[in-house]
Amino acid sequence: MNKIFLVEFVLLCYLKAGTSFLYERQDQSNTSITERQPRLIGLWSWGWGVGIVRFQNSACTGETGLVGTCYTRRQCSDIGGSASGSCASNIGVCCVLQLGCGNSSSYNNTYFVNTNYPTPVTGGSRCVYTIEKCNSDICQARIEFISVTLAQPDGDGNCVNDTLTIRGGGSVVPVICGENSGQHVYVQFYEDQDIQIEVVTSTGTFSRIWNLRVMQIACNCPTIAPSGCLMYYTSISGIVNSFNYGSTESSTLNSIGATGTRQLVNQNYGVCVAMIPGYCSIIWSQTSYNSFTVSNDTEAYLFGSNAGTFGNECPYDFVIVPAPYLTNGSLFYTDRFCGNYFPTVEIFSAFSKPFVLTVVNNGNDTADVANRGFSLSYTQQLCR
Ligand SMILES: [Ca+2]
Ligand SMILES: [Ca+2]
Repeated sequence: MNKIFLVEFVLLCYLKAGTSFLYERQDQSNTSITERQPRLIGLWSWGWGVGIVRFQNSACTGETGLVGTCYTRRQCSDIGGSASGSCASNIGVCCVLQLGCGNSSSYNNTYFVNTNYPTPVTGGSRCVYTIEKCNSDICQARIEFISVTLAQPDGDGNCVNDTLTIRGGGSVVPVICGENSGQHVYVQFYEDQDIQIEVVTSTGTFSRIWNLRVMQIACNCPTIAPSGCLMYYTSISGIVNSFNYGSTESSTLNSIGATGTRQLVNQNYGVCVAMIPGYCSIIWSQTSYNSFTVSNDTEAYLFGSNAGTFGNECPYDFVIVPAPYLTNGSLFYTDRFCGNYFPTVEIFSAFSKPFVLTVVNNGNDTADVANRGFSLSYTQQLCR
């Protein structure tokens, strides 16, 4: 429900940003000419002796469940899309744009996929996809990882086998590998520069698959992510996972012979949550027992009940929840959390605005054992 809400807003903004509109003109010999029009004049209008059909290039859901844009069949074919059902009272087709390796796109809702998707890539490859602004009013790209399964990092948390790297934007995106289906990132455009997504796979025979949906967000869109937020959530409650979070531990050893980490290194980003009107604070919690393992020896603490560490015990890998309050109403002494337990029970609410979870992992995880990262849920609390 909340996801749908966001999608609708983003698309609305996109349209306000000046999406072109098509019309198909049919003369009496029944030939058709397709052109672009800068503005929507009306859904239907009829000239003398000539039938002019105009329709908005609005978002539609294709037969496969992917989001497309309503175009004429010819326009869809011209941009390399595939017709997936009809729209605009059957005048248009729901045009889904799914592009493979090496392609560029300036269209909202482009899906960049691996070669022969959904068949996995099993060997070495390098794919670069380019996002071009669809017009000068676009400020951000939201990249949704519909499906992203790449090879796991080495035991020290380095993406040495496969990498997903995003370049060219005005904001830094950490290098990602492993299992990241369902994640997303927001990337700020830097002036009119294109944004590149590069996916590199190593020659190992692991089965990789990726499908990245790119949405373009207008600068004046109310749901544009605040500058500097890598991830942005707009619901009252939700779940935030670190990249490559998983409930199973790494199957490789780290460089000193202990069980490796699946927590990715060199992470330094903000997860922002839009404040819903009428809500004043936010509670962060573990989504399950042991869903917070970001530093120290996770195997040693696996069955412990209180293995959280705080404050200056967290010099390398941690999350920050600004100014959290205990259930007794007093301010907790620190806002930095690490170790293998997130103290949901004691920590009641954080009233500090905006709602941001800061995520840090330094350049290696060699001193840690079997970290998996975190899965935290957040819930906004009504003002009292
Ligand atoms: Ca760690
Ligand atoms: Ca670390």
